[in-house]
Amino acid sequence: MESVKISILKLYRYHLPLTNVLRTVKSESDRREGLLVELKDANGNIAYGEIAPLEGFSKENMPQAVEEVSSIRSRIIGDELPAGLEGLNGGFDLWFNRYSLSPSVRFGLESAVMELIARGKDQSLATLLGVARSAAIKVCGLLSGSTDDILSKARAAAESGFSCVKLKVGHLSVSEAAKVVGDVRNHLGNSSALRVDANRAFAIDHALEFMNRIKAFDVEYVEEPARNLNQLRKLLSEKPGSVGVALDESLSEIRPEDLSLGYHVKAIVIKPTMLGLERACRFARSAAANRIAAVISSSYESSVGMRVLAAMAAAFAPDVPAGLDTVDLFAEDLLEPPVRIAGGQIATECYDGPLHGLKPDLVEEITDG
Ligand code: OSB
Ligand code: MG
Repeated sequence: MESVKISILKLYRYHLPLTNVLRTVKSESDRREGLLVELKDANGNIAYGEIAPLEGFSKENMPQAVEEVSSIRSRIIGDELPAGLEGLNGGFDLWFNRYSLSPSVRFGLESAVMELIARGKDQSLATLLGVARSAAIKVCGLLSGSTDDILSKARAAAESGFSCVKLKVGHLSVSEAAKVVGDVRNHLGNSSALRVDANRAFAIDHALEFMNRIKAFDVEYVEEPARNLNQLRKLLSEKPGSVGVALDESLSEIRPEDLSLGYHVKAIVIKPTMLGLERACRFARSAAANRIAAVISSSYESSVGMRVLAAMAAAFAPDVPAGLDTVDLFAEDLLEPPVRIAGGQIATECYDGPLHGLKPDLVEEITDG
């Protein structure tokens, strides 16, 4: 194969208006901001990657991400890419490790480099990631808002084709949380899968009580029911075999190979913006080896990042409903057409094929040096 050399790296900032306020534990905003990294090789191929740290979840923030890209820029321009990066099996670690880059920066750079390698081979990113035959990706519908909103959304989701929904309960007391889970199950009927996310809100005794109270509601799993990794391990050892548990925030604190150490979890929620693309792929492979479901999930990326996440879902977990129901929050998006969910699915055309249609008026170049 021909070698690939990065000849240009540009950085852009975007601010996208949202249809609704995005609330996290620490912040509230009606805009999403992030960065796009653009790579060009000597043959004129262009590729993009998205860097979008999420306040309240990412440890890094935007100024740090900009700083990290600026500091690595001159070091990767002009160099030949190391061989074998596309295996996503340690090549990026070797290449980037000495720069200690944050997860969102790793995700953006790694996806842009992968896209550039794919272009050089005249392949799609999906094919390079190992998608054999691309298919529509089933998406897990995200239910949010007031209890009334949640119940009407649950019914609407089931009717519009979602086979799986997810409910956040971390802001509620144990009894309120258990009640809303039961109410949602009643509104959904029995054919939809139901996932619950506690976002590390419950002390261990509360977590155990919650898991007990929702036993009858056929919950696929509860994400992060306990406050931290130690408490979660304790809970898993006390309660094998009741309601399933999934790891999300904890993945930032363990290694992919640790999944073999007797975590009796049903699923892991893989968010490449919180982990980096290569590390996310390693978690997906480790999950498969340990018979744990891999739920590829978003962190409110624009369509540029969403394409990569959908391709990852197609490559690593084609039969698991993905946690990608975040695109409707964007009033404007960087791609035309944007990645969309219809009938509870993301269509093949949304993620397979070359990236084009970037809207230049929504981004501002901030490359320095
Ligand atoms: O709590 O899992 C979360 C998105 C950004 C930050 C945190 C979370 C999420 C999601 C994404 O819930 C959608 C999903 O996982 O279904
Ligand atoms: Mg979660």
